Formats: sequence, structure tokens, C-alpha cells
Amino acid sequence: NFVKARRALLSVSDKTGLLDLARALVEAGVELVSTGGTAKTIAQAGIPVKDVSDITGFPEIMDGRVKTLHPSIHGGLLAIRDDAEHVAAMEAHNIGAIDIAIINLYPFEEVRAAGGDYAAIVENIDIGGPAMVRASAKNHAYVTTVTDPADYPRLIETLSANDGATPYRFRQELAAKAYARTAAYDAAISGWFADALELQDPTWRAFGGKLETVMRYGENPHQKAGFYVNGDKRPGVATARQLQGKQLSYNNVNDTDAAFELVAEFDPARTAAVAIIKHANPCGVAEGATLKEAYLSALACDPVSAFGGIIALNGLLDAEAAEEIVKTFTEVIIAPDASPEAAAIVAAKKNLRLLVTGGLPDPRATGMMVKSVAGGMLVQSRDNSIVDDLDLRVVTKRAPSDKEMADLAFAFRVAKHVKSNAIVYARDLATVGIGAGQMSRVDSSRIAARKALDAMEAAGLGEPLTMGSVVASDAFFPFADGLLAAVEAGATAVIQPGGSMRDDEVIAAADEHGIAMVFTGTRHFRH
Ligand code: 93A
Repeated sequence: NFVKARRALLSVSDKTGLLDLARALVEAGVELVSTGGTAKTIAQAGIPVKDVSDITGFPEIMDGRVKTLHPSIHGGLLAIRDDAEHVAAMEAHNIGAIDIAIINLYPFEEVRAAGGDYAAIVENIDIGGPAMVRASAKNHAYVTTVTDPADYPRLIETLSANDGATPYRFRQELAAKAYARTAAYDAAISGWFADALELQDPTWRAFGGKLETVMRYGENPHQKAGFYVNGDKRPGVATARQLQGKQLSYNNVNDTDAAFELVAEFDPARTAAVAIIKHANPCGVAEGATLKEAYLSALACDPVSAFGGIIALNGLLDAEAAEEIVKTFTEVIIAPDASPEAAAIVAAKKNLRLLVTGGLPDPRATGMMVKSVAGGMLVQSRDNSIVDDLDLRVVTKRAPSDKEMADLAFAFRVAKHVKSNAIVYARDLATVGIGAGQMSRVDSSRIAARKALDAMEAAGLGEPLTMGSVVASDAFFPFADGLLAAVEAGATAVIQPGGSMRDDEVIAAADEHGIAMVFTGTRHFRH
């Protein structure tokens, strides 16, 4: 169960905490063996350390590509200590057992994220490190494998509490973590290759990610959760800088992602736009001449649901917008940037999280999306279709007016980000009613219209904002009833993919009511 540590191998790219650890190991009577740069760092601090070359009798060659890939090292890591043949082999070849392996890998993910060139990224694919990690973790019956500097204090405490030995359970846990690390590492490499070669089907990549944050809990307090990042450096929730506020929760990250991906559909060179998200669905989205104007229009769509929402802006958060936003209880604000005045206004709300991303992601960008199911996961390319690129076809007698057309495009852009079945009413480039996530399309229609009535009452208006609105549907209307519900709510134009068996009936119903209808040919299911 307990294995006394006599010799440790240290080979680390991230030298964080290295010297404290090295000192503690020496104090615990452990002999240190180390690779070039690591050995140098340790020796310079006056701590006794042997070079791997002294052990292997072989110099580090090929710019370090081959330094620990040697039987003296791998034999020392893999030998079964109470197997007579293994022991005989160790003696015959003068191999000394290695009891602790302290290894962290070439910073492949960091170099990739920093936008290193192809050759630099390839050079940062570590071979010897993962080989040692996997070897020592396999031999966890005897060897302790530490791949994360965050575990150094625990190692030191464990050694000192057990008279320089480690217990089996400790080695087992660290072995599990070691394989999680090498798996994530290789997943990052395959993901980089697939991206670099623009290979969009899942054949070319394994899915993993590096555990970035352990969260307090998951979707509910009794669930465990973590945030894994895959090294993709596009602006977004994973790469954002948090300027203030509490740690993001699992739900915060999910909703913030939904908010920012939605608002990124609005080119800031063309318009200011704001999205308010609750439970991963928008409860208000609007364009405006300014972000303040856009925010107020978005808020008017469903001010009740906006309470405790997540707000994304497609431009620099300015003081005027910030002043309005802080009037309503908000969980998170995410924007490409924030002015110092705006940041100061937000600072008055201590818990409000403010994230800046440095830019907007490209909605046309390729990428892969993952969803887990019992026993596995589903992977698909991102929905990077945007309404500007679609071949819009007028199918009714009446064509939409320019104003209707602008609202239709706006509504379809939003509908892409609403859980199916999605119905979005819009007027004057703002949502006025959103129906999300219903099992029947007509129910989503009814809910969206009902929301518009609520907003009317809240604003003390005489008629619902759906009067004279347009409506978008994420998928075709299977029957005329969904369209008739929209007519009843006061919509004058419709945008939908088309392609139903009963398109003719739906078009006839639209013509009968003087509705203008546009087919996009593209569906935006989102579940
Ligand atoms: O180039 S490698 O793939 N070949 C090796 O034999 C090897 N041995 C250790 N990379 C190798 N390493 C890695 O070197 C370790 O995983 C660690 O990240 C790094 C430590 O190098 P240094 O001690 O010279 O800073």
C-alpha cells in the first residue's frame, strides 16, 4: 500500500512551484533526477539534482526531442518492484527505480492559443513527457505521477504525513488525473490539426478539453461541474476576461455563451445590438442607434423575464448603456470591451459579473459542437448559416415592404438562437414576442403572442406590439394553423424555411390574409 519515495524524476515546462517542491523532496530524503532546463533551474537554486544524461549515459539529442526516451528512464518507471524478472532486468541493465514522476508537458495549448506558427505548434507536441506520464501512471502500484503544479502541496503534505511514503489511493487518484491530462492533450492536438486543415467532419478529431475551472456546482446544487476549454481562441465566454463580480456558475457560462453567440450575429459596423438571455433563450433582442437604445428596446420585449438575465452587447459597453442595465437585477454582462466610465458604473454592483472579450466571434466560422447523451456524445458542425447569405424567396402574392424585409431578416437571425420550436415576433428591429422550446409550433406561436400582450400591459400601451409586426419560424409551418395564429396576433409578414408537404395550404392562407411570406430554404433547429 505505502511506497517509500527514494527517487523522483522532474521534467516540467511550467516551472511554477518547482523549487519549493524540489526542496521539500530533498528534505524528505528523495534523490532528484531531471531534464535539461528543469535540472538547470533546480541546480541554480543550489538544490542537488542529477541530470537524466547521467542516468541514461546518453546526451539529450535533436534539440531535446529525444531526452528521456530511454530504457533507463522507462525501465525505472515501469518496473514491477516485486517481480523477480523485473528486478533481475533492473540489475542486469543498471536501472534504478523512479518512485515519483513530476511532469508537465510542452505548452501545446498555450502556443496554439497564442497563435504560434505551424512549425512552432508542431514542435510543442510533447512526446517524451506523455510517454513518462503514461508509463508512471500505469505503474501506479509503485509510482506517484504528478502532472499539475496545483498538486505539489498535496504531495509534500502526503510525504511528510507518511514518513516519506505515498498511499495507494493517492497514487491511483493521480494516475487517473494523469491520463485525463494526456487524453486532453492529444484531443487538443487532433483538434488543432483538424482546424488547421479545415477538416469539418468528426473523423479527424477526438474531443476533450483542459479542465479550466471546477465550479461550485452544476445546473443544480447537487451536481458537480467543471469548465473544460479546448484552446479555441475565438472571442467568447471561454476566452473572456472577467473584470469583476462573483465566479461564473455553470448556468452563467451556458447562458453567457448563448447571449454572446447571438449578439455576434449583428455586425457592429452596421448596427448596435443587445441580447438579454434567460435559461439559454433570448427574452429580448434589439438593434438600435446606440447600445442604450438597443438595450431599452430589448428590455421592453419581456421585462419580467429580463430580471436576473444575462446581457450581451455587440460593441463597447458605454456609460449610457451601463446606467440603464444596472437598474435591473442582472447576472452577467458580456461585451467586446467596456469604457472605464461604464466599468465604474458596473462596479457599484459588486456581484454583477462583467466580461470583456476583445472582439466578436465570426458567426460564419466553422467549428464543432458537442452534446452528451447516455453512453456517448453527439458531435456536429456549428450552425454557421446566417440570414445575409441565404437565398430568400418570396412565395406570396404580396412581397414584403423594405421595412418588413428588414424586420424579417432580424427575426430570422434571432430565431436561430431560440430553442425549437422557435417563433419570434419582431417590429422595428426589436423582438416583441418570443415563443421558445415548445413541443408544438402553434404553442410557441401562442406563447409569443401572449408575451407581446404582457409587454403591452407592462408598458401601458393600447395595443400589443405584435400589431404590424413580422414573424419568424425556425422550421416550416407543418399546417396553416401556426400561420393563422400569427395573423390573429397582427403580423403582416412571415419568414420561414418552407419545405412542408402542406406549403401550398400555408401559402394560400397567407395570400388570403394579405400576408407577405419569404422562404429561406434553411432550417435553424436548436435543442
Ligand atoms: O521533446 S520531447 O518530446 N522528448 C523527450 O524525450 C522529453 N522528455 C521530457 N519532450 C520531452 N520532455 C518534456 O520536456 C517534458 O514533458 C517537459 O515538458 C519538458 C521539460 O524540459 P526541460 O527540463 O528541458 O525544460
